[in-house]
Amino acid sequence: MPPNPLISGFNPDPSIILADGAYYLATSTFEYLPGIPVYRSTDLVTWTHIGNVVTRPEQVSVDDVPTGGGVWAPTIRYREGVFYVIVTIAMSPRGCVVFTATDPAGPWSDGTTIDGVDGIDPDLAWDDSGTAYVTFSGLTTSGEQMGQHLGIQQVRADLAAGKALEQARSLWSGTGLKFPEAPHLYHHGDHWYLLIAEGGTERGHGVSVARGPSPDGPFEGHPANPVLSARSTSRPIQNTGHADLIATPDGGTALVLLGMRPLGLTQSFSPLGREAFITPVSWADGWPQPEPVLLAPRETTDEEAFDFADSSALEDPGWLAVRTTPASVAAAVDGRLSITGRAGLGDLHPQFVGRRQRHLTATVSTTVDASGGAGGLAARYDEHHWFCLEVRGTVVTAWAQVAGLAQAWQATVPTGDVELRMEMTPPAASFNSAALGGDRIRLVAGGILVAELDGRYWTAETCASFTGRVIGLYASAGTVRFADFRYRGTDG
Ligand code: 6LW
Repeated sequence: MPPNPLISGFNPDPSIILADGAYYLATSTFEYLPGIPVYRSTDLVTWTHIGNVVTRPEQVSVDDVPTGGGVWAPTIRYREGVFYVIVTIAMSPRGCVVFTATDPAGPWSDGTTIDGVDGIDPDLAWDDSGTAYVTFSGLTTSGEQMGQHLGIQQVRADLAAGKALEQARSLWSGTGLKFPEAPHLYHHGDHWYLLIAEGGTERGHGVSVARGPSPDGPFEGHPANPVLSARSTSRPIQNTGHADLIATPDGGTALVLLGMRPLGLTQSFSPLGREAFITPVSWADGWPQPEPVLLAPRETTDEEAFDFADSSALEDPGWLAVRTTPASVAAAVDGRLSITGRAGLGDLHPQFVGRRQRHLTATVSTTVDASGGAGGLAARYDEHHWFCLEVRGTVVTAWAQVAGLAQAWQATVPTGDVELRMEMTPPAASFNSAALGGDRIRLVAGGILVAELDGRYWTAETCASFTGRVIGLYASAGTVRFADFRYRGTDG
């Protein structure tokens, strides 16, 4: 079985497709750009981040979306030489958008909004005659009806014209648990299968399945739904749900799905947010039966080093910025990455470029010259939850910000280049309050330990966040120059 997590760090709502012998997997990005990473693998084990669907801000218009809104739950599909990604841009006028590409590494199209799909988590399937079906979760995310849930819905659609060809119809919507969502439709053997998530994306999350004679049903639920859930178990991977079925290279079937790795004896806090996992599926009486999701971390140490003397370092597809592109925040100038600050990390548009924290044990560092401003190294969940090491002149301040609460620690550093470092490690396995919390975080500047934090306050649970921890470089005032960015992580 492939390693688990399959793709670590902030990578929720995975959707996967097999095309011409290669797998392509896409995940949600919310208010971050570039949006919708596309990962490629030929064996379901080794994955390469080949590009992003959303590289131009106009494709999604997330400039003004609330944090946690934006790019929710893409479905990636392939038909007759064309890759499709259908996605909801939640709380944005773009609505339900279909992007296409002939090369999944990009460029992807500007996107066509499909009128008449009012909800989230759209899926795309075609019947034998080529008619497109958009199946989605009828949750209203803005306006007066916000919060209304109509269950699983479906329309036939004209993708090129951007319109539904009928009023949305209700489909089978699970066993009655909350938030029926994440529908995916498949033609397999004698049946059409409707796979959904229900129970909410938190600890109650689960996968349920129904089958019927045609893409519009009628669907009959599996007698023992949900067929997969980690709720009320002590499995190391919790929140398992939001799944997509895929054929494996050995002729079997697997589910790719989201999950979390909560730390400590009480499994309360997940620093990395929702990650992508995989689990085998067997077939019995024409029903898919997924196995519980097992933890199988990769044994290797993952090292990344970006030297900004290389002016193309920011072109790596793994850089993220908030509501804008990394290139509009940071630029290569005279062998450094230069960021000019206008606002702090509490702003909705911070001057910040970062990367996903992907391992529970991780060290992230940079060498910074802040003689022309203020800035440094930051870990962000959202504008209310972050911590950082900020250099201004010869003073370095470690800030910890949790909702409306802030704490600062200071130390003195020499002028010119300073090394800033964050070290994250899981808590020890003992029954004391530290071990019941989050990861241990050490903030180090110029070799001086400036602060130690309990990471529980920067986790998906505490922040009630759909995203994950993103760590990177920022400026809050003036111009700050970075020589490098280093990431070293391990889960083995
Ligand atoms: C996603 C939906 C969900 O669209 O969270 O609660 C949303 N469930 O399936 C964002 O990931």
